[in-house]
Amino acid sequence: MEISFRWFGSKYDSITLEYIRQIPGINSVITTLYGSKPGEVWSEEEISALKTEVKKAGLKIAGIESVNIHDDIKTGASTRNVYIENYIKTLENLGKSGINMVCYNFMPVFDWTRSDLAKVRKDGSTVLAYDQSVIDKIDPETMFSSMDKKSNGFVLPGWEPERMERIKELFEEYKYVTKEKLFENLIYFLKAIMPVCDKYDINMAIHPDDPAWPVFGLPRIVTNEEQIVKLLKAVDNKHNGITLCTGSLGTNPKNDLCKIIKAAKGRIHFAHVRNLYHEAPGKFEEAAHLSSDGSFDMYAIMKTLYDTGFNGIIRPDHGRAIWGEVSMPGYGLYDRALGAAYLSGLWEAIEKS
Ligand code: DNO
Repeated sequence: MEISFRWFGSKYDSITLEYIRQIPGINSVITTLYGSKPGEVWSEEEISALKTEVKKAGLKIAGIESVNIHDDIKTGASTRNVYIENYIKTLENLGKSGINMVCYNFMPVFDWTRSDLAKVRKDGSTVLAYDQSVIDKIDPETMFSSMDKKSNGFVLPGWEPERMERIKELFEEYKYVTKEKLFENLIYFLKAIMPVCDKYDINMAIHPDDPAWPVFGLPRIVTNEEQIVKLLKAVDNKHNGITLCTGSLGTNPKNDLCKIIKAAKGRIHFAHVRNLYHEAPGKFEEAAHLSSDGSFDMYAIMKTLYDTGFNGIIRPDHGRAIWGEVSMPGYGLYDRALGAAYLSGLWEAIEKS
């Protein structure tokens, strides 16, 4: 198991690699070419420059989050093969550079969705929060601008302004994409990329849908144990794996996180381990990583990962905004560093007991 830390690149992140290096137990980052657009080929030169920059700071790249998928692949448009070819080239270039874990998602139009990016908690910290009754009143076309206004001036992951400018068109493109069709398109994509993953030993780790139910009437296909098992079986290759994101799957209290970990044993290549506080059905807020601050038993989650032989990468996930830090919402240094230390502590205790 390796504890790592997400870093968006020097042009996009408020946190430096030098600071990340000082978090105890962190020797690597999870990063990306944040400026690249879905569908573009990542060149060997760009990847190598990123590697060199990370190496200079005394760290290494543990994996990529994300190589985003072009919408034509998700909708199954006639042009999808061009973008799949590009994706394969990117994987090949990553593989040649020795990078072999790639996180991605198959969420239509919007990546993760929240109704509030700075909900004030009792202790004065602020967190990302979700309230279905608020989302129900939002016109999806204005969703981007409302998220963007609250982003502290940062580009939010998965909310690329260029894609969001085409939001009306995107909704049109997804009009006839049912849940079944979206799943078929995912399988088509995975089957096409498996040979390059086999060649370079690249573990693909799909990120679950966040929240774990359909938003704005768009289909969702990675929301629970049944769907995850179906997906792993449909392309039964160890390189077809998942990102176990407790905060995403855990948005639905019916999801038993430890049961999901057991069901996906051997195919969890990456884990985002964080806590949430459930207020009511469809209403939650993010919390500090500690079990006592939210609704999850973080010890049980880490213990189940340990017991099932998990040997992938774990990163702390969204943190609260604390101590006056201004950062991309959810991605400040302080609370995620506390989260990393806590997760490392849990793991050490589990290993030694
Ligand atoms: C949000 C993140 C997601 C995640 C993507 C993976 O904070 O967890 O944007 O990176 O869904 O492709």
